[in-house]
Amino acid sequence: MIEEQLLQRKHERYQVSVDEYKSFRRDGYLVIRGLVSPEEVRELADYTEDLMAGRTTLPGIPAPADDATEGERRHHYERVHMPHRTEEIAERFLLHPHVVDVLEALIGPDVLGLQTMLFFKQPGQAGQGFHQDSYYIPTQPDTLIGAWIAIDPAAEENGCLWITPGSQHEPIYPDCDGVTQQGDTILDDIESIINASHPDVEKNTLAKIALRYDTEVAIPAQPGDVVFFGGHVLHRSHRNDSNKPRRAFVSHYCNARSRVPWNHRGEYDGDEQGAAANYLHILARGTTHLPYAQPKFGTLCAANAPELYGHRFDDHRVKSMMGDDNGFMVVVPHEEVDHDH
Ligand SMILES: O=C(O)CCC(=O)C(=O)O
Repeated sequence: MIEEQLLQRKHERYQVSVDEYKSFRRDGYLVIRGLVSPEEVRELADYTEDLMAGRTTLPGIPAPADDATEGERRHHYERVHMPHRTEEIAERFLLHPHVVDVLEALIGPDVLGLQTMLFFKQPGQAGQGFHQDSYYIPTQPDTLIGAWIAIDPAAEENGCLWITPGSQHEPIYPDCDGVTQQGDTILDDIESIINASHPDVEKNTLAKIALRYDTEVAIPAQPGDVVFFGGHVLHRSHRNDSNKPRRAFVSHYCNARSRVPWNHRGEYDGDEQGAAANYLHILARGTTHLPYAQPKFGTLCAANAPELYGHRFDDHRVKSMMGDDNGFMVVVPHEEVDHDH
């Protein structure tokens, strides 16, 4: 069964070009149009409709009241965190092979799936002000990346993403607003900031950093387009001021060889140093010397189908993502690990 899928996969793989890789490094983000098929996006859209209608529910989150009006139902949910831990559909999109193909090229070859969020963003619902995702999800080394899948057409009027190219070179700014987080504030150019993610640029002092750049761009997207953005890049979205929804499914990943002391503020059995929660996160692609979780609903990935998504070479040679002669990023084993440089 797995061998059959392996053969099929060879034709399906999304191959990231060297130019795409370079543009991700240059701009801090990369949009791959139509990476998720229309049928799959429809499934996500239908799932959100089922949630809003109360036809399906999420554990621990109250469903809309039976007598809720249509408007109340549409505004009942704003954002759902970590649905992949309880919902098969969300696990499938976290581990979507085409999405992971791109992640493999950008931060791989080994990829760990950490987090999922479902944004409803119905008319009138809020945006999220300037922020850097690595502040919220630290990984060590810092290899965080987000994959934002458009469910609806997203444009300026319904609150699409906005990204500030070039800001991926900024350090992570420590947020001093009620959070005890010691950043490197003694370095001159790393300021403590207040109210990260607040939509009001007067209140969110990260705006001061972001607006030094004159590069901010809106990222319009069609259903199935996927926006990949690095953990340091400054980004935001505005309120949905239209009468159209702007739903999105967002997942975060890191290189599977980074230590992840993060579990969505949840419990984990860490070691004495404050520890790693790697064993709670799913190995999507490649291999790792660190612990990892199995997908709860059996979605195929490196954790449960290493023949398909894991070891690409059955040896222990060092592997890197490199450009090939055709201009695509591929996993390449090094012939010698200790040659001079
Ligand atoms: O989709 C949005 O409106 C914001 C998404 C975002 O900023 C994030 O996922 O970090």
